[in-house]
Amino acid sequence: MCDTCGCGTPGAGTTERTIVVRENLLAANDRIAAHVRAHFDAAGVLAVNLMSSPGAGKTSLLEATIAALPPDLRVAVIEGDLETENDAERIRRRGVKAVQITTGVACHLDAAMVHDALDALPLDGVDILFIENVGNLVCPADFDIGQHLDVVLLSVTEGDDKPEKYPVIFRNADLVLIAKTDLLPYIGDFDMARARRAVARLRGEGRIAEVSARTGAGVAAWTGWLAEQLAKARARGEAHAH
Ligand SMILES: Nc1nc2c(ncn2[C@@H]2O[C@H](COP(=O)(O)OP(=O)(O)OP(=O)(O)O)[C@@H](O)[C@H]2O)c(=O)[nH]1
Ligand SMILES: [Mg+2]
Ligand SMILES: [Zn+2]
Ligand SMILES: [Zn+2]
Repeated sequence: MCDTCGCGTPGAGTTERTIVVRENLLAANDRIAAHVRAHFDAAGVLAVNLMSSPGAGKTSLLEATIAALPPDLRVAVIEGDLETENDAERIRRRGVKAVQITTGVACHLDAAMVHDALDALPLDGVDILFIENVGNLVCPADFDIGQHLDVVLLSVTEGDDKPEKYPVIFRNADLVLIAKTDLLPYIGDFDMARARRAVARLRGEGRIAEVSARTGAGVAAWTGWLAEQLAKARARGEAHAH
């Protein structure tokens, strides 16, 4: 997968040249990401990059979030998948503006893709823009897409050892959400304490919360955290108020 998209970590068969190409690619991406973030700041938008492995529940969480948002918080969504318009359609059905990016073979979003998506997404009146990244616990961590915050979902169906196995994405998260908690009784061997310890080892006091899109448990705490982050960003002069 990563051989195709060029975002793989240097491994067997890597030449010095491929490392240089990769570094240039990331530097170019970082420049575009800073430009995208300036768009968000000018429009008063807090951008949240939502990441997880495939199927951990990103879109379901967004659906539950839209239903639970306080009425004065206006949101929009950019959806990233290899193929299909499905996730954007799920969001639009909830009455929220959504733009789908289809990446073809690339296993992550990059800043240029997000910049292109903004053509179809007027930001005026939007407070929070959710960018649902391509389901992948590795590559999205390397690509700044202009977001202010990184949120990583770990669903209980994936096992409590995933933070130890995929440390980079968890280490850099502003919030780790342990998702699908309604399934805990059926999974049986997901050790919440172990998962929390693993995340804490990677990022100290960083916030961890539990959520179920199915039952709504934890969703109010999540939307409360979002409102808090928006207020903080605006106080810092980012995501200026309208
Ligand atoms: N029981 C339960 N199922 C959930 C929950 N959240 C999501 N699911 C189910 O998990 C499956 C995948 O959910 P999605 O929301 O599509 O996951 P995703 O992370 O957006 O998937 P990709 O975009 O394909 O990576 C669906 O069948 C959902 O109904 C939850 O909180 N509890
Ligand atoms: Mg999805
Ligand atoms: Zn990749
Ligand atoms: Zn621009």
